[in-house]
Amino acid sequence: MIRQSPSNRVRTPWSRTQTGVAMVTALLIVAIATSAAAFISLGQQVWLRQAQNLFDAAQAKAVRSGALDWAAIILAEDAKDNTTDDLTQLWAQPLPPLPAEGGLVTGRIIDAQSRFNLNNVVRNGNPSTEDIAVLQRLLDAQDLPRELADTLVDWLDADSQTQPNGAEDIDYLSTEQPYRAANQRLQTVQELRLIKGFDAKAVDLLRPFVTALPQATAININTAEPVVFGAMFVDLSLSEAEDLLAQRKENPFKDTSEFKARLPPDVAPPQVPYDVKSAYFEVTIDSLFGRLQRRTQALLHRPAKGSVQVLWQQQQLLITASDDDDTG
Ligand SMILES: [Ca+2]
Ligand SMILES: [Ca+2]
Repeated sequence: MIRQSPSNRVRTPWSRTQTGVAMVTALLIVAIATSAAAFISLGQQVWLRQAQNLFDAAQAKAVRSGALDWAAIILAEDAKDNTTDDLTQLWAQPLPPLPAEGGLVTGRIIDAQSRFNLNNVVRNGNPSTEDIAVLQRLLDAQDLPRELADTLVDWLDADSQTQPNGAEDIDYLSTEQPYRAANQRLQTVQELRLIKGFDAKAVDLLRPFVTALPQATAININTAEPVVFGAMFVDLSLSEAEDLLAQRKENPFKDTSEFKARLPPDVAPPQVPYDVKSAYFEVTIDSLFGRLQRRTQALLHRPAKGSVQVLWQQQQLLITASDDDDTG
């Protein structure tokens, strides 16, 4: 995971990409010059492949960086255009596959507040009954045990007092490879795997509906995943949920009072904080250069004032084509 300093502000993607391409070209020339001796010993094919991989990797990095800037600019422009965030807006439309020199790049932005922020189950240092209830309904929807909400609360809260079905230091210190409860916010959803009861299957089932944000947040009712939307309510029927989601598609909620007014008369509004706009967005960028397909994921923060910041980004190699399919 690469953390970027808050000073890493939005820059023009094209100038940065061009700088990147120039840098890559220089790098390649140096690589060719300094590897002349290795050329003979390694053999022509191996050397060419290494040079090509180096070039592809550096090219991909420059383009990914440009694509992250693209996302930050789209979000900054959106904030100038409107005061709500819904799925009809430009930021929510996936970036069509863009040919970059020697490769292809695609990108999409997802509202992180369309998902349930796992860190919300502890607000101001205390377990939040209402947020825990939403998580329990999400767990129900995935046929996962409700007890997972208790182990999550214990993982996040500062104390070492165990919830009824929870787990604290004493449980983790007695495992084969002992460790302690974090007693602080999750940095990423993947960290769930450290918590008692969250096996790979549970995390995979929850992943589309949850996020881990650096502060307690509201759920955006204009973008909320249908499952998350349903879990916000104590007593919303499936047909009522479908009706509201269909309405939202044509006519997004303008503000929270209008949302309340559009609820069926017998339905109580959600008890957890909700809003019609968002400050956190997840960006996914897929790039294909040479034989290397990479996925970059990043969390962007768009504060009410100031520029869009990349809070973290991580790269994942998806596919490496076989070594002997294009150089032999
Ligand atoms: Ca917006
Ligand atoms: Ca704890």
